[in-house]
Amino acid sequence: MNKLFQEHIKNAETIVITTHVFPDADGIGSQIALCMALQQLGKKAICVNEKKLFERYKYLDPQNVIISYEEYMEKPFEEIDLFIVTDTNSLPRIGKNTQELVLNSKDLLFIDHHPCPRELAAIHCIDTTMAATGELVGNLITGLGVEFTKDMSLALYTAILIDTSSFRYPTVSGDTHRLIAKLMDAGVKPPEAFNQINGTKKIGYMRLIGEVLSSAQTNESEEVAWICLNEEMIEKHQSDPEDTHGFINHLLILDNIKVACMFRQNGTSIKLSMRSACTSVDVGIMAQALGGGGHNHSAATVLEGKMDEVVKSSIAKIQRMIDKSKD
Ligand SMILES: [Mn+2]
Repeated sequence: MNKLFQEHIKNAETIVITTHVFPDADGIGSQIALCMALQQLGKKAICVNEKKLFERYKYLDPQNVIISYEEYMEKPFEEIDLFIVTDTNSLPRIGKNTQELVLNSKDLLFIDHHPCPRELAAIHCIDTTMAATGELVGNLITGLGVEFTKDMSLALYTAILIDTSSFRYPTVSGDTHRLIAKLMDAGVKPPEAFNQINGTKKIGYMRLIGEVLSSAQTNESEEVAWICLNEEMIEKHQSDPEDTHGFINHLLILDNIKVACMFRQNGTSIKLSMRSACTSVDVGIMAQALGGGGHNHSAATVLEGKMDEVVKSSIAKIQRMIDKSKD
């Protein structure tokens, strides 16, 4: 992986790094750390995202290496030698405008940990065994011989913290923690890092999560548990839809649970997020069967229909798939 990466950056002078739309801390942290490392090597590197960085992530980017597509177009590079996409391996996911920059780039490289066709994985830095893109980027930076700075370390630590829901997913390995040790040696303080990304909630968040969790249900086998929420609930408690992503994880501590689900009404469609509570159940395959996709421990799909009907039919399908996996 390191050799492949170094091949791509060897002759690249100008490098643009992007991530998916509605970026999370893994995409953002990965691109920031990578950009700083490449700048240290003397490259003209910049991060360009479809939209401006959300206010709550700004502390991760003290050197303002992320700019929006609009800002970039005021003073674009004459030519882009290498265009790097972090935390997704699908070009449509980087946004309509940002995608156009790829056409004017001499080389394209995905750095990611999401499942993808084998042909794509062979020529890009894609490793699905990584807990986060941040872990992969940490390894690539080490491979370059660049020392972690405190800023790079906080960006990568936060990327891994968020993508592993605080180091609880099966993708977390000894190597993940060995990288975390290096990031801490470079100055990351876990309580501070945790609070900066998580400790920013308002009281409405508590009321929303209270309402959502008090309606949690399990099926007869207690192997599937779920929660539902809709836009009105988020509005009523003046919360940010972004804040609801972690709700599903609360279900994972239930006795007997195999799959946790969260149904979220979004206009006329319903987003179903799934988390696996054990390594024997692959929610990535389940999501695929329901028209979506994702990792084996965390996946999602979008369904159409009325909430109660969608819940009933998908829970039944998921239970059938669990039963099959026991054979
Ligand atoms: Mn990720």
